Amino acid sequence: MRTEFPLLGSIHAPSQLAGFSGSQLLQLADEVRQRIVEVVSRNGGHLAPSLGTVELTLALLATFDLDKDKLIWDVGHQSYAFKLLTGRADRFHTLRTLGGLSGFPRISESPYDHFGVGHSSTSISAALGMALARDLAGLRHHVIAVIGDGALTAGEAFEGLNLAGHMGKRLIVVLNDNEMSISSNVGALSRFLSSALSRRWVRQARKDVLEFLRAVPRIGQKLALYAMRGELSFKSFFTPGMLFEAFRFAYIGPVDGHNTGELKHHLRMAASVEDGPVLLHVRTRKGKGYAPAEANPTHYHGVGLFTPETGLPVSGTSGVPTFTDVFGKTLLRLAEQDERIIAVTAAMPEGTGTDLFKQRFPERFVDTGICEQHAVTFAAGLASRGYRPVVAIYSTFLQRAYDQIVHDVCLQNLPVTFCLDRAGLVGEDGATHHGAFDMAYLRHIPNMRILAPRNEDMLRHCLATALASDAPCAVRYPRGSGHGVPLNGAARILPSGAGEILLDGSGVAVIAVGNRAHPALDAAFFVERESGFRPLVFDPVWLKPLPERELTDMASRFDKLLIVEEGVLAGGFSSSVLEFLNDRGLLKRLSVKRIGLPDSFVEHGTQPELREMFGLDGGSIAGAIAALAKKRDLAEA
Ligand SMILES: Cc1ncc(C[n+]2csc(CCOP(=O)(O)OP(=O)(O)O)c2C)c(N)n1
Repeated sequence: MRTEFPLLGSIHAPSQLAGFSGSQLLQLADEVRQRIVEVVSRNGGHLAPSLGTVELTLALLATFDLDKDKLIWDVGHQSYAFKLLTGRADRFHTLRTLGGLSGFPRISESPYDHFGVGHSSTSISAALGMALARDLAGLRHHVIAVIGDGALTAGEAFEGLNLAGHMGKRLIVVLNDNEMSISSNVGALSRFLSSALSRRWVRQARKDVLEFLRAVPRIGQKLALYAMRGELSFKSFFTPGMLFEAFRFAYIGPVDGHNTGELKHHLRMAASVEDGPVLLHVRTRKGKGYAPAEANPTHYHGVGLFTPETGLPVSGTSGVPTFTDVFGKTLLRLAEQDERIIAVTAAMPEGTGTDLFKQRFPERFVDTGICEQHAVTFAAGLASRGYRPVVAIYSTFLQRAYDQIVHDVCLQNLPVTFCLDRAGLVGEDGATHHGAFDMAYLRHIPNMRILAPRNEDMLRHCLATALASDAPCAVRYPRGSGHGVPLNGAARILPSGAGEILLDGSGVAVIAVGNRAHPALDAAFFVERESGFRPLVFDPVWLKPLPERELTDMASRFDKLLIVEEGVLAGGFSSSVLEFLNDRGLLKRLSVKRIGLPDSFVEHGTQPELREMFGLDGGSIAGAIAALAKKRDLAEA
């Protein structure tokens, strides 16, 4: 620990904070902020959310006994101060690095992390389960869920509130309201929570009511006076409390979320509520205390490496567009030609590249909030009326909407296009965020078609193809830059179920899915140089329907197949190839080696580190080709 952090360096257990004075908490908040900025500038991470909750974290730790009470963070991207103050300060520099601290709370990481998170809106449900477990065990500790206003837009959060109110369990929900999701929060709820608006609204409503009462003959003036005296209750009736009280929560707030004294006072008040759940409404500023993040909280929500003094990115861009950029621009171009295209995102306009669409076609753009299930069924509704909705959701978050994909889209064979960004290994966000499962969870659904572009140019063609299809179609593409290939001409429609031989060859046939095709090509050239034979490299393009003709042909020409996919092997693309070959009786004389993700959750690390770890990088693919070829030689000998 560096010496500039005297107070932070002195904390070994969160219980120490209970004895801290107001000025000590102020100093601690300052040190914690500096340390967060310092480490995130080097490792990247969720800066603005964590800066916004520093005082809230200090107040929670100073008020509750965390050796007994259970604190549950929603999403967990705002928990850096919590990590620093719960015995992890000495490892904080390893945040989000291979083998280091996770960017999110994890049960396995600390006894103070009671629930693993990364996906949003789970905190109230999990905390309620813990409250019931506590009561069944006859214990008395507090259970506290901290949820953001963005996370509160999700159905699951409301399902939690609904059951909590019904069960009447002792439970504290802290609403961290900064009026932001990643970008500005959306929906009727966010407007309702906004006190500026509600104050204006209350004033207008009050004026209207008073005017109405005054107009009542004879007793009007008296009625108006009576109503004005009741102003206090009138106000509390028409403020956010009304919503939570309808769910049978006691409501406290709104409270200044950067004033530790005020926070502690109100947290104690919340803790004293004995007869049911209570919601403490805290108002915070995202990015608080770091000027660049306060000025642009969306950019600093999750950020790469930057210079702490200026906030500027450390390295300039390579000039090669990301898959997300190309997707956003292509969608725009296609939408200019087809008015039926509607873009739907679940709280990720910037992350999915649909922000361009939002600017150009605001009336054809819908941000549903963090509501993946709703987004999918909403898109199904649009598709049923002749529109061509494009649902842009990260691979990992679409997991939420599995039944909606099956029941609302595929069963009715509706032409919804799913654009799965961040498919495959995402890197530092780790196990909760890798797009490991989409091939496995989509390919077995009848009517679903799946495309995996190998580079940014193919992404354009895949998107055009999906949109031209009269059936549900998913396009999966990875996080990060493309390959710098030229983007010439208009996006074209690809022949259904046909792959592309990228390199003809002999000895070993390599089938490489999506972003693994280029490394497989590099590997093949390397093998040719080193071993004197040139393997065939095939890009299936279509994961469903399978490129059956080419697969059949390869099975007759080769006796060694290597299949590479950046997704789980269990039930993934290579499984479908094995099934196909087996069912056609083509497997007998084939030796098949598969490279993909194992049947375990993949941790955080850089994308190159993780790819190497699982044999997915060019060098490892070359090694696998060489090993397979050698095996053949041995077999022949
Ligand atoms: C199911 C799911 N969808 C999308 C995301 C991506 N995501 C991470 S944080 C976030 C915004 C959360 O907003 P809020 O709860 O208000 O917290 P804040 O960042 O404002 O502190 C989103 C959309 C996610 N983590 N989980």
